[in-house]
Amino acid sequence: MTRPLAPALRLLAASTALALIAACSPAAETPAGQHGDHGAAGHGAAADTGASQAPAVVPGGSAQLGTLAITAARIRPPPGGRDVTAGYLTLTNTGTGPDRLVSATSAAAASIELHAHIHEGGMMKMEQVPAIDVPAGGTVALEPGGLHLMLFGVKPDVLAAGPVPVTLTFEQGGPVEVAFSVIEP
Ligand SMILES: [Cu+2]
Repeated sequence: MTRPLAPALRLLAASTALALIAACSPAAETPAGQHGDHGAAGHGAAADTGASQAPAVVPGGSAQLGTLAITAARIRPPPGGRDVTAGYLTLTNTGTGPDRLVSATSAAAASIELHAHIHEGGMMKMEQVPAIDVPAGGTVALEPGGLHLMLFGVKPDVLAAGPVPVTLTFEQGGPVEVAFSVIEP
């Protein structure tokens, strides 16, 4: 879903934010554990149970788009009954020019937004961002507690069936389909 946002990160317009916050509330409303459900663990903010340190090699799907490598592509299995979850991946740009991830789509989700976490007034909140920059020679990790894909209207049966094809579109490189593993990130 694309909305005309200003270049700088900014909060969503109020009406949209209400819907978004409702959809994202387990992660959007810290402090951790506030609701007693999967809570902040849903975004890995604070309540992970021992596996929170990123291993040297993160499992997940991968793809190559020109000089852009996509690795560790994974979607967190949505906790019971929910239709919102997050996706993570690592982008490595070995080229000489910058690129930007501008959108993501999948048949397994009604919509996918690009999100960032921000700290505001002691709370961790999520906000939609218009793009994710991948500088020349740089690596950007979308991971719990940081940048991520936010999947809305996910279809649990599709996720349960295994790797989920997601089309990532880059400003320079264009679209590429990546099979996202459905695993705890
Ligand atoms: Cu989010």
